[in-house]
Amino acid sequence: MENRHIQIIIAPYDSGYRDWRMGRGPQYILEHGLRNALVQRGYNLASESIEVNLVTENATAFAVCRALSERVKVARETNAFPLLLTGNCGHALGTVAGLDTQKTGIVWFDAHGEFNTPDTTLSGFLDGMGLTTITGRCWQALAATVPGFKPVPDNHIVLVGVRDLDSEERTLLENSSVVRVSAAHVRDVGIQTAVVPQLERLRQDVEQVYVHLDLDALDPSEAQANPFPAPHGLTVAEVKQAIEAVKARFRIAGTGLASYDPTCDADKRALKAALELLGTLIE
Ligand SMILES: [Mn+2]
Repeated sequence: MENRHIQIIIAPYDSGYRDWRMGRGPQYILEHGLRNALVQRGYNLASESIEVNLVTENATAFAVCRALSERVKVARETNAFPLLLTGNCGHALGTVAGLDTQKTGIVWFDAHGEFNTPDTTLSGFLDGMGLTTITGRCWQALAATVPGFKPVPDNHIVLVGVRDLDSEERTLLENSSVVRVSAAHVRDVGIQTAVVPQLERLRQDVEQVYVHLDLDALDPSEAQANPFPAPHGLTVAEVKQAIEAVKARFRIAGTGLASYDPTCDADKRALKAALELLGTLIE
């Protein structure tokens, strides 16, 4: 990356609660290796943490997105690379809003589809609706309060590593134009065949991408990042190869790592994977 200035933006929230569960991941990653690694590589670092007033859980989640959009926009204007560490994946809505939703594609690594709606979800977990919200299918009024947000066209999103879907969620996702690259497909044919043609197609529509990393895209035998592991996932090497393929074709406008709960990562392999993959993304 030519830009040596990185703005680390932390959103330590999970489901509207501060410093709870995956909300503890961002600060943990920053202080357990990320800050030192980036400083050692000679980057000029600044970091900030989002603080919002707690209202209700879902309103707080969107308040976090509004703050993120504003901070990401400031990072862009000051020519700093925005590196987001957020408790929830759904916070990416704020990030892409700050990056310009109309010209930014999304490459999203996740075991889950994040494609439920308030009418299909059984968990009630807002994060299970992250991509449905980003594509404009639900929570429209709250999403519209996020500065710069416009729904991202389905076909500007490439979802890699997905394998754990609820049945109604699967139907909704299969009827969408979101590009799915399942972990099974990667295992069968490799990243080059499974992912590269999708990136080539995306390149016809957008020049820059936001790369989203939920480490549960990884197979649990490689690392466990959060309370929602799903078997038959990707290897660190595969995700790394996919990131290299993205970098070869797009300007990476920003990147976000989300949904890491340090208490699920007893052997610290998810932390190690996070540092390695963020290193690949940024270098
Ligand atoms: Mn996720």
